[in-house]
Amino acid sequence: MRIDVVTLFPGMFEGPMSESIIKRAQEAEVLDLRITDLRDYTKDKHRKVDDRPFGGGAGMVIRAEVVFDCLDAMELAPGARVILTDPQGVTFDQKLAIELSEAPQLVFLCGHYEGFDERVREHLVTDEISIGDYVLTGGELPAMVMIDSVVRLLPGAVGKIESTHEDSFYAGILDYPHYTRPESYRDWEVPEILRSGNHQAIARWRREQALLRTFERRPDLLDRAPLSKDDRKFLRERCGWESPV
Ligand code: 9D3
Repeated sequence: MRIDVVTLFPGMFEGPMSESIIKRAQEAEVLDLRITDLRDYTKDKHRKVDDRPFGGGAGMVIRAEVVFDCLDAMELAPGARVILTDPQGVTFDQKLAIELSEAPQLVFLCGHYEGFDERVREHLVTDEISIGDYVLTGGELPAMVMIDSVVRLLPGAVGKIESTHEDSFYAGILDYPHYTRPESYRDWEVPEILRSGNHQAIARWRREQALLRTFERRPDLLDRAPLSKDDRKFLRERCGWESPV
């Protein structure tokens, strides 16, 4: 996959994009990641990317021309998604990560407090995406969050999480508690059942723990999770939870 990032702060990407899975995906040529400084596409000696808003008011607006010149120089692949990071966009989630991982190319236009000229959204951008309801200073961290979640899904990404039987068994609900040695630490004991050697009982305990956690912390997830008859019976008897369907 080709991923381009267009930003006024290219230095922000240096550390995070040079570690771990993203680094190895680039070494394995699964990912071709390029960071572009939008200022390189200005034509004046002051390298000015913005201008005053038509209609007046405070703040500045990123000029359309510099953004179009930058993307014209890029040669977009057919099917490329041009993503504007934007607090007003749709909220990023795992479903969107999977969808984006199937595109040949992603271009992230990193927004800032000063917005882009609306003609960029109208004639260039295919997707406007937020990473959640909290205020950041710009779109660089959101772009990195999205790149991280997409790249780990690419076939052949080093360290790609295999879709194991375990993973599908716990799809859509929270994780169960994990323990390792020692059995007793500061008098805090590992649950007896995990030392029992009874694999069927362990599997049931883990499933129940995962369901209890999900009920307590993220009951919204239970409405969409794939639950068995036994899961529903357990949640009804133990938590008084009723399936909405
Ligand atoms: C909707 C807020 N805007 C109203 C005046 C101002 C504004 C605040 C913060 C515009 C941009 C920003 C910077 N944030 C992003 O560019 C951003 C973001 C975020 O702040 N939270 C979650 N996801 C994203 S994606 C881009």
